Amino acid sequence: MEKARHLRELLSSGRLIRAAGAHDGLGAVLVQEQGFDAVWASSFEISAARALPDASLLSMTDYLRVAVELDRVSSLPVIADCDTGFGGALNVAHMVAEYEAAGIAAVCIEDKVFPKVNSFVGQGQDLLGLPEFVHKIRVAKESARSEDFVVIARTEGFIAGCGVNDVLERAHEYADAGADAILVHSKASTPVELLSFLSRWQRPIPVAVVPTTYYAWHADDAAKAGVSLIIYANHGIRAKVNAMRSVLRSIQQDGSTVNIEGEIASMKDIFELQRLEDWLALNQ
Ligand code: SPV
Ligand code: MG
Repeated sequence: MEKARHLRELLSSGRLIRAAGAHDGLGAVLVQEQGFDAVWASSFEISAARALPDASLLSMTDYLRVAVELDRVSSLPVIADCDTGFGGALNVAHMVAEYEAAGIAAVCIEDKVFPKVNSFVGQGQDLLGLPEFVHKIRVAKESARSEDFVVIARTEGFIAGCGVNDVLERAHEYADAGADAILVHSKASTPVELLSFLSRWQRPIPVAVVPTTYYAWHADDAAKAGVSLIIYANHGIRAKVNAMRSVLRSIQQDGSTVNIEGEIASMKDIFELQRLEDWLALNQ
């Protein structure tokens, strides 16, 4: 559980910790290359990479397999986005046992009902009752063998249309149930909801944010407002879609790749990301 301990230390270091999303090993390598502190095993990215909606369609095993892939190829801790915990409290217990045994540093579970849909879908953002989710957090903490394993409780209160009082009540109860950090999600175009939350937040555990829609919020300002963990959850796959689309379009239009050779990664670049030389050295 070295990575879990490392993540725990990072989260209590007092500096802003930055995570970025990935859906495959190559993505995790790029996240590490660019100096992030942790990899977010995004349920949105992992689903989208299979051209499926982020709607609890994939199984726990599908998500775990990807989280393990991210973990193996990078030395960064993986924070696994585990949606609702893949069902009820029993599923949460099973999930924690499996993720911890696989060496994943942290899981994040959210207070929506199973099956859930991605937070940016306009419908179906139904919250689980507060006592039921508190129970899930307790079960998650009790199911972990090591004290280092990190359980992040995510509230979708703002996503579901609640006011700040309800979101604070939920977050405070989740902290009191033993959550190691609270992720407060918001789909506002500015950090207004987060700022109202942070100004009244009264627990010593870290707060995490996902600035997908309020993207102009500078990381330094988030840190000053009291954020400990900032997660750039889905930018890798969104970049990839635009890059692939543009290159494929150009090949079709131009009849050769001459116009895009300078824009795409060289084979040498990919060989390095694959650590090809290290692998070939095993033959000697
Ligand atoms: C994910 O990356 O799957 C998340 C964050 O849960 S978001 O899609 O921004 O809601
Ligand atoms: Mg998700």
